[in-house]
Amino acid sequence: MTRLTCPYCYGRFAEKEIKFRCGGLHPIEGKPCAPGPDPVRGQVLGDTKLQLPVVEGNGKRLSARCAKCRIETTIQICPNCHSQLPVHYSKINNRMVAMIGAKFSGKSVYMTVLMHELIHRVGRRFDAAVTGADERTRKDFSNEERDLYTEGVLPGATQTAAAERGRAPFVFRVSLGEHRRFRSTLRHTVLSFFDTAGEDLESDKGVAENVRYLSCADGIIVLLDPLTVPNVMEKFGLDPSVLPQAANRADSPINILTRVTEVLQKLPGNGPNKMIDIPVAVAFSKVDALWEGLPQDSPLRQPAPGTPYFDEGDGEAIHAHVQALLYDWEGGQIDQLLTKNYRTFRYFGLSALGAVPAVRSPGQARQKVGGAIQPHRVEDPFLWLLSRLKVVTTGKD
Ligand SMILES: Nc1nc2c(ncn2[C@@H]2O[C@H](COP(=O)(O)OP(=O)(O)OP(=O)(O)O)[C@@H](O)[C@H]2O)c(=O)[nH]1
Ligand SMILES: [Mg+2]
Ligand SMILES: [Zn+2]
Ligand SMILES: [Zn+2]
Repeated sequence: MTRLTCPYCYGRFAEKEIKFRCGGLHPIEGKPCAPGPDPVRGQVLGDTKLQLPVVEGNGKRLSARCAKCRIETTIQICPNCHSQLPVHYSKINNRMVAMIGAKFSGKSVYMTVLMHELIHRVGRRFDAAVTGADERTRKDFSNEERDLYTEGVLPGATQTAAAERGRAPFVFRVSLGEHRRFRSTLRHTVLSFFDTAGEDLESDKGVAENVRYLSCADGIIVLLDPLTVPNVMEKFGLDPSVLPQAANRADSPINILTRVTEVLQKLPGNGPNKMIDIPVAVAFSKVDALWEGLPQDSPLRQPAPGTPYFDEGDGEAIHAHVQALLYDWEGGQIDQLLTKNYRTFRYFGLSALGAVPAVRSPGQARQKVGGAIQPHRVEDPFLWLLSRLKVVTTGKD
């Protein structure tokens, strides 16, 4: 029996456990159903908004009849948190991609830019349609997109999951076109992105709160700020005082990776002496800050390929280059940790903004971008994960 994972609460359930929500339509006789409290949503998601009644399902049927108004509904909801599931959720391929990283590593900016790129540019490259799977994702995502792209302001620090109960992940549907390179059964993918706060990884308690999120991920992007790798600032002749306070205090990549590894080892089926199977993309953000110090022909300075598949040759070149840089910077501690514990991992270097943002002046509420956003290689880790998950091909198979 296949278990499904809810992209909103990450709870697991069987297809026959799916419930429905009344559509609130006018019945032939009597009054339509009206919204009322839904204690489950309050308990699980901290959402106290009034909702139409919950309707019990009937096996694997794709519709159910409301006991009160007798009208058939096709709105499927998660039995655990009562969130509306994407259309035909039980029949499509669900891939959960998780992203984590240290405080200030650039997660929120990266998520907005990555989704923007997937919707507008990478979507065309792959003949894919990327859309928000629910109203809240569409609304909140377009607000974040507008802040960054139109207003040019950077996001504030993300609140921890504990501090902001009810913060829900962004859920997107990716539908690939008819391109012959795609495996036809995997044309629809649901992506759930939960923007963790950096603090969530700084304590054991915070990490525990993210376990459910990590435990149902099919692939993980770990975002690391290269400027927090020991010796990098000196090697590139960068002045540490230009970095905002938060970055100076940020946890080093090796500490973050160690903590993430401990979490993954504690998941069912894993153990301290077992290699972790889940593919992990180890992505260094903000590489724009390093460009000047890298040779002209460094693979990190070349644009991403425009092929309608993940270019494995290009990916391998980037991986080897970043690996060599890590040995030079910090003696290969990171590489040894990853090699020892992960069966499948890959290095990436990207820049969401494409340039170092303007320094925030004292009177300014939020930091400004400082120019047009020119993302560099943001899609690489994501496409690599999709190629590992057999959603897209690599050009070698
Ligand atoms: N140079 C450069 N700086 C970046 C880039 N992306 C983000 N930054 C800087 O990093 C800061 C933090 O970015 P966020 O996306 O808010 O980081 P975060 O990981 O979400 O931080 P928390 O939510 O506090 O954990 C931004 O305010 C920028 O100053 C980039 O592509 N290049
Ligand atoms: Mg954030
Ligand atoms: Zn009803
Ligand atoms: Zn749920």
